Amino acid sequence: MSSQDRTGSRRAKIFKVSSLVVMAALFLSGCSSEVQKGWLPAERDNTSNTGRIIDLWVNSWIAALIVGVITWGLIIWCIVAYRRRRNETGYPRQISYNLPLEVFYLTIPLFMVLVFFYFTDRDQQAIDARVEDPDVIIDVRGKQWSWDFNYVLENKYDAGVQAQLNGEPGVPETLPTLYLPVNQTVEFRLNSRDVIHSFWVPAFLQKRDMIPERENYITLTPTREGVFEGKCAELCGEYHSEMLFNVAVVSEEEYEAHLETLEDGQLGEEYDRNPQTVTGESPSGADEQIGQD
Ligand SMILES: [Cu+2]
Repeated sequence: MSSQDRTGSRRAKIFKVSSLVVMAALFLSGCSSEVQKGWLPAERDNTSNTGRIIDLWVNSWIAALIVGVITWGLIIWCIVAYRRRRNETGYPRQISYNLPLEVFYLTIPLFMVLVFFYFTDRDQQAIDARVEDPDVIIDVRGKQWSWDFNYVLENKYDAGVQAQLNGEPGVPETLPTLYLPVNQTVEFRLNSRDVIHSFWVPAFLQKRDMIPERENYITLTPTREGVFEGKCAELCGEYHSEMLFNVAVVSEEEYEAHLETLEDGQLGEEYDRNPQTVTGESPSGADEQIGQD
């Protein structure tokens, strides 16, 4: 077999393997419903913010891909056009200080960063804008390893209790469920009772840390009825993976009916591991618990 034949058969083999890999990737990705939604676990109209977030995400990918294709094209062009020819020996001609080239590779990336910054900042400001008087205020208290939901304006509360802390997959029916009325502005006041948690409803495409002694906010309007999964997105201890909840976006009537089933009052700072309202000695056991973190 001549060396040319060998190169030819090796090329054919590489081509066969790479087309198999591409086919497998297409086949596997086709099986996932997430991919069909543009890699995001949300519909455009889940909340007042999801459309904007999806646009920012998808357009950033388009911009990155355009830059990527140009960059890959230039790399391949350099490799092919300036490859070592058969009769060449020694080093190629060495050059330095090409001012036009240096200006080009400083200004183009700077321009790209500024464009990304502009659109990110514009959307972030719109998404994070708080409203003057929201229709619903939910004071969410993250705790190892569940959630308390205070309906502030209605003075009702729902205390989350973990049904099982055994590492088994959570049972959706036993999880605490936050109710929200559809098409009404909601302000989440995010607080933690012990360590850093993170409030995350994947279908809303929004997530924010809950930090002890510091209140964070998410403002949005849920615009689609349904039950969505919520979870803690900050590793917060042994049963972090079971720190789950549901969000039920329902009609105004269903929301009112659900509130009727809840207890009056609020579960505030007095249930924190180090309550701010208690002066003097910390409650029994609190110090030991902190030591275990
Ligand atoms: Cu957590």
